[in-house]
Amino acid sequence: MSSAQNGVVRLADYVAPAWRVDEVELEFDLGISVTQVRARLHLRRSGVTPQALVLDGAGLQLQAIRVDGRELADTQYTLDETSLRIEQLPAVCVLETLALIDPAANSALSGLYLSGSAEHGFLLTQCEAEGFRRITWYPDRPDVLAKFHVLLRADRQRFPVLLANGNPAGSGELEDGRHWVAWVDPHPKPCYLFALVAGRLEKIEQEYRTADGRAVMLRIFAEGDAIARCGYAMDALVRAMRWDEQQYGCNYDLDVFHIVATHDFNMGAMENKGLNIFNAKYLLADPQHSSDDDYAHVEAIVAHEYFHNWTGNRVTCRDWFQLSLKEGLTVYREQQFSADMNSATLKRIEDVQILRRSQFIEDAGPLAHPVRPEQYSAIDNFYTATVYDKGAELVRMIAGRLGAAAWRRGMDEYFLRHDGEAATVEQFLAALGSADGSDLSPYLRWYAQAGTPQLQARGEYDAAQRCYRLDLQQHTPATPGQPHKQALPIPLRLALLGDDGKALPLRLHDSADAPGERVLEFDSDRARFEFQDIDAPRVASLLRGFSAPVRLDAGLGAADLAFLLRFESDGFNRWEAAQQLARLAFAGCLAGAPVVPELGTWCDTLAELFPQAALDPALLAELLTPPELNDLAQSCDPLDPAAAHTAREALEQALAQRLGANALRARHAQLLQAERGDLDGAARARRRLLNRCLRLWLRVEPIAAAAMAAQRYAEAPAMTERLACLAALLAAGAEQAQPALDDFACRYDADPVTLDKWFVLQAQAPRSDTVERVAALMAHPRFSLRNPNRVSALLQNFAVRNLPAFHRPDGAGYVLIEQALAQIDALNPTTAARLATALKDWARLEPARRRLLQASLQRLVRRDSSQDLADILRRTLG
Ligand code: 0A1
Ligand code: ZN
Repeated sequence: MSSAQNGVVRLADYVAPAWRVDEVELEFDLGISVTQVRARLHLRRSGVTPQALVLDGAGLQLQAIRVDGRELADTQYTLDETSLRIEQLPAVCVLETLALIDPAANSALSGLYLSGSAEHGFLLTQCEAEGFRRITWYPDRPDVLAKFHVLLRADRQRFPVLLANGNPAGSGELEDGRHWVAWVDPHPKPCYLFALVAGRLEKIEQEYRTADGRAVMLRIFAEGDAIARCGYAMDALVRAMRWDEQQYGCNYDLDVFHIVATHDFNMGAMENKGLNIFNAKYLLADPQHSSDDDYAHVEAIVAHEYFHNWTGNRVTCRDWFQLSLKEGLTVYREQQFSADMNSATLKRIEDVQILRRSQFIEDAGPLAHPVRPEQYSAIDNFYTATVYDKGAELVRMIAGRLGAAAWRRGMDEYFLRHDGEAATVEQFLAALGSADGSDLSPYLRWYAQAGTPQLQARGEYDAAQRCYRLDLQQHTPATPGQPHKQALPIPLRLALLGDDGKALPLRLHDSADAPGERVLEFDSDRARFEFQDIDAPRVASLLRGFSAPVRLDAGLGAADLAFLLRFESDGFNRWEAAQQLARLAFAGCLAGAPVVPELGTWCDTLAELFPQAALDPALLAELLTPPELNDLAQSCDPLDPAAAHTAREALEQALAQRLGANALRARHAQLLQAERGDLDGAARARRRLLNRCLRLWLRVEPIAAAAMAAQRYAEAPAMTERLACLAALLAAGAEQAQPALDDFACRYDADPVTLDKWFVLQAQAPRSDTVERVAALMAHPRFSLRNPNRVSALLQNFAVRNLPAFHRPDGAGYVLIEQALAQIDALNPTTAARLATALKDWARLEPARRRLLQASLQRLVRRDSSQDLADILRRTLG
């Protein structure tokens, strides 16, 4: 959107493009340091009145420019750092430009760049959001959809594989050992979905037949030995393709589907049409290198990118403000898929954990923004937990409101109306609502309003009337730029449980009897709901399945929560009861109370559940885990990270003691005996509990448990065990930790994805010398500030997931990140800006730390930084 003023782009300023591109022909003469790009844009003016053509372009060296075959004189166009402007053009014409670019010098990893070394690496592109302008001059906005024809030429030895979007359209030999490959993508697309890959890559392939009968060749490409670790991703891809056919009637629409793995990538993966590009971290999987969590990530992200083919590519976004239209929807579809492939309850628990530990924090701080922001100055900074994860929650609420059948009809209608178009959130809601005549426009408020609503619920039983009254209130705290908030439509799934834990039949005023669960639509500041003809409930179970992304205060005490933890049949709310109970215990410990009754209740109830054989081991492992420190820390005002850490440790210690060394040792031994390294869901669930038991056991019988952990580390049949044992030894500060760490470094020295786990573990160690260790690791030969995965593993993990060490009282952690940020920003602004978000909570800290972190931020803000980093710093300081 070229209407930016002072670098700020506003949703309200949207104007449709003055020029369309019907077709684009791109010719690349590829080289590591010099690549020549010839672009022929078949342009068509949108309106009748003459309009200047303004194209985006960055870092390009112009070699030639022609209109309809005629060279333009210097006076006929204006070229500057960010644009190419031509005043007078025929309403239909072909603009040809020739540009030179230097992929090897592109450390920002946006546009065309080199992955790996100049000698052995390969070339690839990343165009979302605004990378295409670093390849050629173009209307770099998602609402300009064109048919792409791509011709790639390169040295055959150095670049045997030449890939682009769409279907192959010929190949051949050239002089001097060069060759060419042509690609045509029949589906018009915005340029952010363009991709090319060129280099020496291995591949695996598999045929697939779509439900509507198309033969598709699926291929995954990776460098060298890594190709042996791509089989799981291929299986996951096939599962995702089938699932999308069955659940949404979405068939794949090209003859080939390609995925390429790279070690140099700013994000997780990218859904370029027919040519997905993956951060190797989220594609490679085998038992020796990958943990159970890694497998789950690979399955989810392969599916996510594939699902974008319809939600994102076939229907794209009108502008970047609508980013959640594709991202929230695609995350939701991936969540549904993963729930179907694995345990739905566990998946929901994980989704909510992610939401709480990143999105809720974002929504409560200086970087809070609506799911559909109103303005931005650096769009790369809006690939956030809010746009993705809260966006998915909004889609989930809407899908729940419609019900499964109407949701499917609504999605069919959305594809029917907008296939091949760039759509808006309004159009999405209108198409969905048309399925059953619903007006979904009240949900637009959720898209427009930042902040996490606080929902207060208080219930009361009137024995005389046999009526249960539920009083609800909602309030959304102010966020930057939004002092006043409106009430939102909140679907509240609930049941009233009797003394036996069973849901009582519910009848709302004036309505017929309903089964034991219902969904209330609460959409005002306050409301009362009355359930008639009801026996006294023991407790209300509210927000089952986390039916809305809110913070619920149900006013339940420890006894009620313990009851839910024992008897609630909704797996999510059972876990939630354990979490709430742990929160009460945490608050008591933090306040320094000599006796914390809630802590006793939490431990006693879990001790009662621990031996129950019928409980799913994965759910039990989650029940036995209190909320993460980041999550708990949100309730501390002001925040003393060391005190919060100590309080959470007290919870873990008390639970371990209550369960007791004997029970923990015995359960560990029993689970270990059954451990064969299998990858099925049941085996993964058992391993989760096995490793949770190890952690707790280490707290009460440290010598024996550490010896066992060291032995299991050495004999581990697969990565999940090896990693869990190493992490447990480190967390316990056991003497076996360092030798195991050294061993890990030796084993995986040559494998960056696996060695990153080693960086992560050290970055997360809650030790007072972690700052020094992280600083030393920055000089490790395998570390590089140029690589986003290394930065994330060592620095992001340190700053975000190690509160006590990062917030060391002397401020050394802050200075470390401050200095790293300045260096990273010069190389890769996207990565620097992401790391800088780790500093956003400075104002919530206790005064001494707040002053130190604020000083670091102020020093950073005074430096000359990229637009991405400057944007985060400016908003952080407020
Ligand atoms: N659309 C991708 C995420 C993505 C966004 C930006 C990127 O470069 C700055 C790369 C990838 C997804 O949701 O998978
Ligand atoms: Zn996505």
